[in-house]
Amino acid sequence: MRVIFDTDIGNDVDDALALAILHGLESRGEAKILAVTITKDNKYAASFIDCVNTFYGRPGIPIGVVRNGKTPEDSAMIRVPATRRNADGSFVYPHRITDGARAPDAVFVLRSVLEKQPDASVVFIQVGFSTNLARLLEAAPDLVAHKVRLLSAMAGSFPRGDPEYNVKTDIPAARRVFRDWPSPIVFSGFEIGQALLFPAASIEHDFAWAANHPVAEAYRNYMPMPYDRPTWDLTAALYGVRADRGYFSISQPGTVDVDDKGRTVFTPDAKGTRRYLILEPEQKARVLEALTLLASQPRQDLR
Ligand SMILES: [Ca+2]
Repeated sequence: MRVIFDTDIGNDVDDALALAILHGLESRGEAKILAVTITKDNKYAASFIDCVNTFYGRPGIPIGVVRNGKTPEDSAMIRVPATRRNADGSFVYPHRITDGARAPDAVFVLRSVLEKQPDASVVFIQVGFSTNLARLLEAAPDLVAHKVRLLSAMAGSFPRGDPEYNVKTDIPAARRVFRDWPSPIVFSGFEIGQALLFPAASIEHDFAWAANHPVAEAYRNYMPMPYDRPTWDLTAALYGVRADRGYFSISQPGTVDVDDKGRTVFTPDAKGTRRYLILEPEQKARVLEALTLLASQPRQDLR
């Protein structure tokens, strides 16, 4: 499965665990990460992604950053791992991008990567704001229509609920993408990740195969340990790669509009191409076990 990961890395720790899951799936031969693009406009977001990709032995994955984007605020979960140094002055987590402002533009990266892919082959996993995807849709609608098979998005609340963070942070972009994106979209709403808490015990035990692990370090720097955090973005990553494995139930088709407050409004429509995940009580334990095992999958050379 060819995947592109679009993330607001730094605003919550689930983005880092979702990226770890994608690397775990690539190590298992199930996914190929084509690019990572970022919607948090902070200089350490790209640095941290570079740290993680390099840590997993994939330093060549293209990284693109938003320009004039949302949420420039500082974030210890990305800044601390991206800047920590050994006694000899070298980075604990080697990486090349030390200032995201000098990384390429996200839409440029997305266009150049998509152009090289077979038709209907690419799965987008969007776990932040819709800023980059809305700009891509504006710049190259035909490219998106030809190359993309699915958008798995952590966004919204279903069937109804309060405005969700990823939507309300960039409402015009979300409205545009949810209305006009040509491929099917499957939403993992706020309620899915909220019902599945990533256990602090997994961070403390399952990541111990590496003395220094950038994702475990991000987790420790996001909030005081121990804490269990919702798995919002992890569920979108899991569904994007393993859509047919029955982890979740899925809604009827419909359309999704965004109101002026940032609420997602789902309207059933037999011709619609938008659906949302539904988590049945008996599915919870299996999904959570898959999320913890895949997120902590050891790097190939340390296995
Ligand atoms: Ca996120």
